[in-house]
Amino acid sequence: MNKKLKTKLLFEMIRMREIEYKIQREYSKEQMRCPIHLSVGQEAIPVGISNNLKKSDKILSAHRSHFHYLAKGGSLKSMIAELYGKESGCAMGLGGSMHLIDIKSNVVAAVPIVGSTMPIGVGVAWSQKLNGYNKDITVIYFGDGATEEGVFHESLDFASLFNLNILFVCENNFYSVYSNISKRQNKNRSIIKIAKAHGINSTKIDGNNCEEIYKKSKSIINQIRTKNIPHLIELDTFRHLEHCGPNEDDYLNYRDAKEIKIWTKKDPIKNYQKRLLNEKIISNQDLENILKKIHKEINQAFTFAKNSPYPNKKSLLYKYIYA
Ligand SMILES: Cc1ncc(C[n+]2csc(CCOP(=O)(O)OP(=O)(O)O)c2C)c(N)n1
Repeated sequence: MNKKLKTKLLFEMIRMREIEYKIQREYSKEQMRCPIHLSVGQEAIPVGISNNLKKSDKILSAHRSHFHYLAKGGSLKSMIAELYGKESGCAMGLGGSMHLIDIKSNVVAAVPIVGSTMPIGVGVAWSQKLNGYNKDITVIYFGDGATEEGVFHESLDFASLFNLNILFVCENNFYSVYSNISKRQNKNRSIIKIAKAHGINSTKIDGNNCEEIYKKSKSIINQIRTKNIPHLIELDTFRHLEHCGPNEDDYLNYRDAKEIKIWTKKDPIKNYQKRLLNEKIISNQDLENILKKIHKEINQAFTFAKNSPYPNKKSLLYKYIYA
């Protein structure tokens, strides 16, 4: 892997985190009125995967979708405007953070009903197949909680039966809201094995190591494209902030201090940044420069969003329903 790509992976992760830190700071001003589910700590997964995707590949996500959308090339300005409920938002200001979409970048949908994007994604992949786009793939991102929905099994079964080009990506941060996976599932229940039981190849990857995610998903994605078979990957990761909202919620004690300490040490950005600095692939000056560039882009997106008008229901109805 060349130095340029390593630097790209790091800088993309930093950009995402800085975007969510800015959302976090602005949210308390109560101008963004939609619920937000931040993904700080989970950057490595969409960055590692999306760097192997073509523009024509499609992605779908759920309630925690900012990074999936951005990694696939979704417009930052439209995303921030969506959070502010503005007409220039990617869902015309009507959806909010949990309904991101960017058709130009092939971000097909984000839907917060847990598990619901799986069958939609299967339908998208089926239409790719029926229309002869058999070199394109569909990526469906979901959390460990979604694997407890019946539709998970139906979607795996259908994808397997019809040999669909799907990469199922399970971001396992061990929690569904405040409940640890050990309190929700039998300890012998393995997400990887469930996929195999449905005849789907599956692989476990370290969710904190962006380089490893990039390399392993590269060969998996190539296999999906060339052999036209689905694959599921499960990646262990950790959400740094509260389930829903801009704050931390560890004062609620649903995650113990030891667990938080272990996972904080695995921070995908801090560790990778340290490594690239030690290997002299990047310098402190490079980091300063990139942060300046990122902050400028973020400030422009927020200014754009704040200055945009709210949706005019009459014109929206006319434009999108009656036109
Ligand atoms: C069908 C359904 N049940 C319950 C909820 C409420 N809910 C919203 S997010 C969430 C947790 C989902 O956990 P997971 O899929 O692991 O994603 P994470 O929040 O950890 O990223 C739940 C239960 C919902 N949105 N949809």
